[in-house]
Amino acid sequence: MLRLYDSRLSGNSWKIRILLSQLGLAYERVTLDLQKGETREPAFGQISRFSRVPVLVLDDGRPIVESGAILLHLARGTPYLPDDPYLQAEVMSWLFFEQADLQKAIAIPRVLHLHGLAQERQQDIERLRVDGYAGLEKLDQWLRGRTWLVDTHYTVADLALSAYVSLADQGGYDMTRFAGIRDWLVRVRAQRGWVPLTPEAGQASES
Ligand SMILES: N[C@@H](CCC(=O)N[C@@H](CS)C(=O)NCC(=O)O)C(=O)O
Repeated sequence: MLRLYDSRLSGNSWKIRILLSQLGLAYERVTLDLQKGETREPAFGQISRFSRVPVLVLDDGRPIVESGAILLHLARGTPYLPDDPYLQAEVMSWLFFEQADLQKAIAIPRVLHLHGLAQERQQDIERLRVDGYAGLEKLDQWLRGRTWLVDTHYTVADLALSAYVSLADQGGYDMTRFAGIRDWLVRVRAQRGWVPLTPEAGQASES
């Protein structure tokens, strides 16, 4: 059976749980405690060369690290990744953009807020938000007048981008100015098999 190493609040791990659910794939979930430093345990280092979650361990025991690589591996041959090479490249370009321009700029302010460190790290947060807002602006522009990021269907590009973008307000981002993103997030959440980050978030509004 597939095994997913994740953590409770990791947006990168959440992406994988969404796709596994959408594909109807059974898996064993191993949830690490990042605050206890469990990703830095030597035994976990044998599984994840970067000592980070998520990691997906395949049926034959081989691990895949990096959320984008895991998504592409799982999505191959399914409606979540187009067969056309150009459209596949378009999906990948969004995955790279998310990692380079958005992920840290959203994730770090969010973690600092969640851990009560926002005040003492305010300068770092403001610097990251400059990059984050620039990335969000580009995403919002692209989405105005479009339903999905690539072609005419929901793909792993929409899945991957929406995870941290939907959590940006937890890091102090003002998302009210991004109408294109707001409407797109509603469409993403309505996709069959979509799951919230945590069971609690499924009960209350998570955005
Ligand atoms: N580029 C990686 C980022 C993974 C990542 O940053 N994982 C975080 C949780 S979201 C982590 O494991 N942090 C633990 C640590 O760095 O010690 C991906 O997309 O999978």
